[in-house]
Amino acid sequence: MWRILRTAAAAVIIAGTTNNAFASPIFFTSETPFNAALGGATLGLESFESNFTGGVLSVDFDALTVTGDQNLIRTNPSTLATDGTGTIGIIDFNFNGNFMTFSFDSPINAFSLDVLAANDFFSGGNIILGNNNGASQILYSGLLPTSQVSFIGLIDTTTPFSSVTVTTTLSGDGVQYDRLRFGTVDSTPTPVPEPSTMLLFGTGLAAAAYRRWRKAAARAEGD
Ligand SMILES: [Ca+2]
Ligand SMILES: [Ca+2]
Repeated sequence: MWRILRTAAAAVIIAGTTNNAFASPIFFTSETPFNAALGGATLGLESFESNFTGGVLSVDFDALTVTGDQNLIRTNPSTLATDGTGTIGIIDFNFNGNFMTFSFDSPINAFSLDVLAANDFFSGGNIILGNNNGASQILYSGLLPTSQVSFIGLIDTTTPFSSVTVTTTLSGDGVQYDRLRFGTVDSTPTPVPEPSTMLLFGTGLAAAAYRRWRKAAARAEGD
């Protein structure tokens, strides 16, 4: 927990030096720090267990809509499922990589997903997580074991987002997804003054001190 807080504080400081006033978004490839960063918030869960229709570009679920660049696939049972028995998947029949966009009925600021069987037959692919605010990061690169559960997460307590896109760039790859968690984290990042703000504050103090000194000096001369 303290490591996360320190990391967040460092991110604030780094953001401040680049005139970027917020620490978020924070990306995760491990569930433990993601869960810690939730601060006790309970997230919604979509595990793709419903008997949805595959073979179409877009599928509507309870709180979100999933859209692929190619037809979505319902796999149930799937040996890769991490919650229940079903997954939602996509295969890169166009041999130019895939994306899958998860659009939420209400804005969220926390998202996680299990990525299954991605980058698992040839090196050179990336798994990229991004949102509709333009935040984006490569979270996995290169050859991964088929059995690997690649956790991806994103929390942005400053700027909520309404959709998330997962892009897998390996040509011809088939990927499945399961255990999508989503919701709102209440925690407010600890405000850390930006260096530019502190500089202005410092300049203001110096100016005030100088004015007091001038007044005192003028009074002294008048005496
Ligand atoms: Ca499932
Ligand atoms: Ca695959």
